[in-house]
Amino acid sequence: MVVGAGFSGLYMLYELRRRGLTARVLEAGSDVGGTWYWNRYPGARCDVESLDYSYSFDEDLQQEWKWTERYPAQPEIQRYLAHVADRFDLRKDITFDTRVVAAQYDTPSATWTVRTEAGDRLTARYCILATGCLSVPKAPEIPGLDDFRGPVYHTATWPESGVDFSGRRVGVFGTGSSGVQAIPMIAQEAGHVTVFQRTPAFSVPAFNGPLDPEWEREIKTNYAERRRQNRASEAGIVRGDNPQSAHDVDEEQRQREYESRYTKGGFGILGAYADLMADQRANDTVSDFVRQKIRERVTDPEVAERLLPWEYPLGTKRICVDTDYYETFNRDNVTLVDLRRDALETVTANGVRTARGEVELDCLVLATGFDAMTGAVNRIDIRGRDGAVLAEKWGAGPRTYLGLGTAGFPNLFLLAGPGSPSVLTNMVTAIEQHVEWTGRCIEHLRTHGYRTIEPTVEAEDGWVDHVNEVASMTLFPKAASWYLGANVPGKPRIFMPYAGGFATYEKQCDEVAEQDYRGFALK
Ligand code: FAD
Ligand code: N01
Repeated sequence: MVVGAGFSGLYMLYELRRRGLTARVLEAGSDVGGTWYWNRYPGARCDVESLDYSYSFDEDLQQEWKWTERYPAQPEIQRYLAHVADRFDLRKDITFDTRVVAAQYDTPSATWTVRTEAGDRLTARYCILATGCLSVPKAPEIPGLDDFRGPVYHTATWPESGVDFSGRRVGVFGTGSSGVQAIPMIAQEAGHVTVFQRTPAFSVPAFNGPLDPEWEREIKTNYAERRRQNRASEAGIVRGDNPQSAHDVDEEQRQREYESRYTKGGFGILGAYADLMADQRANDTVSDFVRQKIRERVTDPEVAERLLPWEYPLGTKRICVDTDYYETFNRDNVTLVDLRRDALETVTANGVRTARGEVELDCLVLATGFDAMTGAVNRIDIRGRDGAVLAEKWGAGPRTYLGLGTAGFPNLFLLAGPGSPSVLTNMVTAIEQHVEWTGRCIEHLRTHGYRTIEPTVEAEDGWVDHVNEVASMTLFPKAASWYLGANVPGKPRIFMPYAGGFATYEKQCDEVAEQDYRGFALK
């Protein structure tokens, strides 16, 4: 049984079938797509290029599918995933509009029984959580929100029918990746947009456009090699990582390197030097470079200063990739309110009141993010061996072995979740690796006559220590990010993804499998 029908759940179903198993996927949404089903806000698109942000498991699929843009928008990615579901006849094993609320392990039969919101029960040998890292919108924690008389839209639960902003006064909270994508699009349509910024983002331009046919031909001529290189990289994507330190070169050379990567678009700038994410002084050089670019993109110097991020090193929150984000603040119909200077007091019936006074608004857009990585798992009442409750076990932060399983919960698999490279990578690369590892593991259990697999406590403790140790060697803990759970009040502050790099991680997973699943107990 698989919970979730996004990139992870769809491929997991395909993989299980391929290995001769039967499976059922339960999905809360009404269609496949996961992230790309729910996040329909204007401007939603990926920040990994289409030719890489796609499945590699089927040569005909990757050859035949035609992407139109370098960074495709949400409707196109959603069409792609619907095409995959149809092409491999996946829908017949997916039950939609079905939210799983509980999962209980039964020791004598070594099976999992899940309960759905509607009260239905399903039993299976394996329970695979493909529930997504960014699938539960976090509570916005904005005072007075319930008093607002106009409509309130969250980017992650956007109405299927779309929203007509024409002539309306729109207030936007949130300037992370979702806000950075949505604000320019809303500004093109709305009467006026007021952006309430709490923490400025670091954003670099996408330079999006139609997919270059030459580039497409080049990749598709040897797609397998491109995918192999993605798998052999630390970010799950080829971005020309430079092994040098930023201190190995002089200022002029550094500027040239940053400029060349910046003008290519996207987050390749993070690969400019090997120590950008580990050494504050090295990071200062790239942070300063991007801050200077922000100044150049905004006409009013005062507005530009308010848009500059100083609170954290570049890359320690997911870098945003934009189309005209900063230029949007040059429009007459856009106002930036810096909540660090003009503190938010409350939302009122007619608008938003800050220390500066009240702004009257017709509608609000919340781009306020997610209860990331653990949110979807902890919302299911998961009970393992001897009555262990997963949400309690993870009370001080998620504990996994390799991000794939957790002690006390036999035959429970997690896809691309905490303890794995996941959100620090091109996620499709990370997802394919997890799905394939899990498929191979289940086949191993079956061919060798094992009924259960579960990490040992020692292996899990060792992995959790390793994940923490690796994170502490980076600059990541310097940002109050969702990677750390810092965006949700009361959530334990633990760096959740594995920052040791994708290729390094995959090697460890493969070694574990080859050594008869070292660190797991098989029975
Ligand atoms: P999801 O796509 O989140 O799917 C999980 C599914 O599980 C959802 O459909 C959900 O409804 C379902 N589910 C959860 N809980 C339950 C339950 N209890 N019962 C039933 N169903 C349940 N990553 C990148 O690498 N590059 C990008 O450019 C990129 N862009 C992104 C843009 C946005 C707007 C967002 C929000 C995320 C983006 N990501 C990106 C991350 C993205 O989430 C992953 O790339 C990928 O789509 C995750 O796939 P998934 O199947 O693991 O999870
Ligand atoms: O969410 P976020 P997101 N009052 O948490 C602000 C992926 N993604 O949906 O920083 C005022 O990043 C909050 O402010 P602060 C990607 O991995 C990718 O944008 O907490 N403001 C912040 O500005 C990404 O990282 C794409 O001070 C409040 C914003 O809301 C992840 O999803 C596109 C507030 C939340 O930013 C999440 O991105 C979209 C409050 N009460 C998403 N509460 C691509 O481009 C929160 N904020 C590929």
